[in-house]
Amino acid sequence: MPRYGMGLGMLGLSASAFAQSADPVEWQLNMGRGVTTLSKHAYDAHMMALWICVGIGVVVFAAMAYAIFAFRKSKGAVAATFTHNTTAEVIWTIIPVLLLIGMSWPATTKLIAMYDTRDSEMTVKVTGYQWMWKYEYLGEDVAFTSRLDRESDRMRQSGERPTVEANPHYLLDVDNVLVLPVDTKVRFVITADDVIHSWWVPALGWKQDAIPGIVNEAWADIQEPGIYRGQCAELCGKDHGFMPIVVKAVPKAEYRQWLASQKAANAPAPAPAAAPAPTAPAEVAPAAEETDAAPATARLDPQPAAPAAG
Ligand SMILES: [Cu+2]
Repeated sequence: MPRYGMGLGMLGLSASAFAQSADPVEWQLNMGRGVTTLSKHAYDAHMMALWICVGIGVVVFAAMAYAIFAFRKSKGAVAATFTHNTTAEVIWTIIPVLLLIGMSWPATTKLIAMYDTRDSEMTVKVTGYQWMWKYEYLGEDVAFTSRLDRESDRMRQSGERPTVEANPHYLLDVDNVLVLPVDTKVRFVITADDVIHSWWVPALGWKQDAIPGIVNEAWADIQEPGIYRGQCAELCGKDHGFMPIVVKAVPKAEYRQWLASQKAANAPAPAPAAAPAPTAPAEVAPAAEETDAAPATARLDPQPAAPAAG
């Protein structure tokens, strides 16, 4: 039945956008593979479920098409009179049960692996604030906050139209990136200091809620050096959309160098950017507002005024 083969081909085509990088690309159809063990697990689980769905779709639509074609009225078909068929019912119960069991087994092992932070080589504490992230390299005396980069912030409040040429990473860059070594099991402990945020870098394969008073765990072993971007994924207030995440994964030697330079910079005096955050988070918000305040009011005016003027 060539028509069914073609249908299968069409279904397969949409699922076969295999070549992926960490960043999404135009017309990308499938999810990305990411750069960690966990992201690859997620991708594999997704592909298995997808292909099983494709198989089910092909079988069901083939049976339907065959029934419609072979038992059409013009060939003298008459309506069936039976109401149920025990054999058919047993078959269409047992097959889905087997499929679900077959899918749940690998899914469960992958889920367990997500929470297995044992044998991690380093720990980064991530704290969500309205509206920035704080990163602490536990045991290393290195800590800093990471905020939307100044240029994006200026642009968004100026009312000028952002273009890819002027700022290719508009609203995606931060002032201080989270530098991590590759091929290292990094444990994250994730919390928040005001409201619920969620730390999400798709290339790492998970998102984890940052909840005040609760410490959530996650881990990542980044396998390729690169820049991996993410966002806060829990609506956390007016600037929820303006607290991006940038992870820069570098070779181990480069990471050690970077860490040493951070320690050296911190050694004479506590880092000015990081110091106020842990002790007095209440001060962070007004400080953030301070810089925002003047342009924010300026920004509110042009927006409603723009349609009237135009
Ligand atoms: Cu947030």
